[in-house]
This record gives sequence, C-alpha cells and structure tokens, in this order.
Amino acid sequence: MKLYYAPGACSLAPHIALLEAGLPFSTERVDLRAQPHTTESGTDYKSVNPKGYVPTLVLDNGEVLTEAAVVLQYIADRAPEKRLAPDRNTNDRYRVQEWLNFISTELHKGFAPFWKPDVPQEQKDAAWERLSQRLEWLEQQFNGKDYLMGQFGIADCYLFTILRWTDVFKLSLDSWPALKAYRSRVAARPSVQQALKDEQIA
Ligand SMILES: N[C@@H](CCC(=O)N[C@@H](CS)C(=O)NCC(=O)O)C(=O)O
Repeated sequence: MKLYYAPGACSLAPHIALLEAGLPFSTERVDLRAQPHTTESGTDYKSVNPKGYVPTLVLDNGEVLTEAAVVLQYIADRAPEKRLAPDRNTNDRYRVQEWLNFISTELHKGFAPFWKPDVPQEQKDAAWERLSQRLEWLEQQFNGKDYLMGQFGIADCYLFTILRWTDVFKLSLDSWPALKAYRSRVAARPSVQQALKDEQIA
C-alpha cells in the first residue's frame, strides 16, 4: 500500500493507523501549496487522485481509495488482530462510524478557514466559536475513558490529528482539560511519534 500525505494534514490519521496496524506501506509527500499540487517525485497529484486532496491510499491491487474515514476503516480491517475498529456487522462498528463522521464533519471541516491565509479573522473567530461548542460536548465524552471507543483505535488516530491543529493555529485547549490530557496521551504513543518524525513535524 502507498499513502499520499501532506505533513500534519488529515492524512496523518491513516499514517498513524498504518503504523499501529503494523502493515507494510510506503509514503509519498504531496505539496498542497504548489498549484497544481505535486508529489515529491514531481507527479501532478490529480493524476493520482483527481479530487486533488489527501489522503489517498493506493492499494496493493492498484485501486485508489480516498476519504479519511473510509481509508481508516480499510486499514483497520487489514489487521483485525490489532482491534483498531470493532468487527464489521457489530453495533460497535456503527459507533466508530458515528465518531468518524462526527470528527470529519463537525471538527475536521470546521478547521477549514484556518488553513486559508486569506480568510478574514472574523470568519476564523466564528469558526472557533462553533468548534468550541463541539469541543465542549466532546470534553464530557472522556468521563471515565481514555479513548473514544474505550481502547485505542482509528477514531483516535483521526481525533488526535484534528486536535493537534489547535497547536498549529495557536488555539488554546485550556478550557477542556480532558481533551488536553487525551491529546498528550495519544501523542506519547510510539506510532504517533514515528508518524510525526516521518512527516518531519516532530
Ligand atoms: N473529504 C476528504 C477531505 C480531505 C481534506 O480536507 N484534505 C485536505 C487536507 S486535511 C487537503 O488535502 N486539502 C487540499 C486541497 O483541498 O486542495 C476526506 O475526508 O478525506
């Protein structure tokens, strides 16, 4: 398998998941600042993934899989013994999908204005206000548990990646001590340390 990623972007989540799964994979960096986006080997990224965004996972049979929430589940299902996601056809599988969808639509996409340098500060403030409401709710979900599904899994790979952006954009998590502790807990995992090192953002 080959993961196309941009340093620190949402593609960090499948990068961590691949390391947790212990599966063989290679990576290729994508420069999202370049127009058109190009890969480190000089390929026009749209020739790999016509959607033009990361992550992309190229499977061993050459198929191209996109969308972080789906790529993460694909990885988890390749290493069932690592229990990164509940078995398919269990109710808990829907619970992890519920988390992945929440992270994708309510958190990940909520950060969009922060990635665009030309967005006015008022729009960023409004986005942070909306995100804060979600984080307020999320804080309560860690009552009595260390990880979203009880044990570490793909939803944590994704949530950590998104929470890390608060550091990147200098947004404080001080109001949410459980989230702050969670972020540190996940950051300490060897897979996370390795992924950050590989992406040169450690
Ligand atoms: N729907 C996609 C969105 C992925 C996405 O937002 N990727 C961002 C980085 S976090 C990106 O590549 N943006 C560059 C662009 O859209 O040109 C998913 O969930 O995987």
